Amino acid sequence: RQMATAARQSLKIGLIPADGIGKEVIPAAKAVLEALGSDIPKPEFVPLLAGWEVFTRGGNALPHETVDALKECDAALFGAVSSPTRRVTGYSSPIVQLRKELDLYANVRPVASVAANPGGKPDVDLVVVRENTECLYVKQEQITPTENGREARAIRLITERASSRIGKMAFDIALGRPRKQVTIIHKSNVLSVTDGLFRETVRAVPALPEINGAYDNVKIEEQIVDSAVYRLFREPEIYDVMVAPNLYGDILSDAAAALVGSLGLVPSVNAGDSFVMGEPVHGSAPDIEGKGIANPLAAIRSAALMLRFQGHTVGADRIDRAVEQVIREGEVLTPDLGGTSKTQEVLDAVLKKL
Ligand code: GGG
Repeated sequence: RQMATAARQSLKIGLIPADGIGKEVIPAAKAVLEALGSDIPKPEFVPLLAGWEVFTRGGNALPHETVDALKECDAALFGAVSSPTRRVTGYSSPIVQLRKELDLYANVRPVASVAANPGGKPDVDLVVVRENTECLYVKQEQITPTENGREARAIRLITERASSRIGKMAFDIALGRPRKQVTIIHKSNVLSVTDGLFRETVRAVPALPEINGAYDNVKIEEQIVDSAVYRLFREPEIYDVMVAPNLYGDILSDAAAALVGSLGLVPSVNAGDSFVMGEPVHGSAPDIEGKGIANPLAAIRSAALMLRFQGHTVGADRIDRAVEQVIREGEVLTPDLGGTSKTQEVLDAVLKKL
């Protein structure tokens, strides 16, 4: 899927490092974009604030200035956020909010192994297409006291509209891949209403009149989510494009990252119809924050994926090739991949290959 921005003269990119190692890996992605020269429109970077740290300073995890500025940008890169695991009055995850505010309804997470990548399995080449705006992430939770203690409830929203558009995104992505296969992930044997609607709606996408038979060559499979996880670990090669409601997609893509050596390698984009925001799949990693050893490759690859969605394929290909060479050679790797190199050294190695 490509947005029609390839012909622009400049590329205004919002940079939101947010928390933890987001502040270490987003500058690396920026440096790689700057090094592409005339292969992409001249990038103009707009530094923007969001995250837990911003909340602790000013009481708002997603200042409205950030959202307003993003609406003036062509694209964005987001780092990582450290939301607390307990409820904090007034706090709401900025990344979840941003995806909704900008209607970035698809989280696209390609997971592929590079030969000789330490700890990686050889045969993984899949894309998790995660619905990004609903499911349990609508965050309508309630807790009430009862005579037997507190009772907590959450609403899980699945709509035909969101399921249909994520289905289209998955089929479009499958069309551009050699195997052309979409596996619908669900649990409609238990959640027959919500997951039933997701499954049925995605299945019906190829027959929609506006599709005009465009997906006729795409093979449709489906899999119950628990069995999908089992098979993902035993025979990951069976998957091509996996399309899933928000929560399953979130979990599946982190799990799939384990098959290719490290979460530090896996990129994503949050995509809508006219805006795209790259974001490494990894979180803010407070355990290694400030040590200079965060793996910048997922953020760098997210920048490439962002460019790819915008139609800047030459720049995207250059980045992906450079990253692959660095991983394949295995000489300059951060500790998550068994190496001893620093973030800056990995960045330098990528820049050299570029
Ligand atoms: N870049 C992905 C990321 O930040 N992951 C952690 C995450 O999803 N956190 C949700 C949150 O903290 O609100």
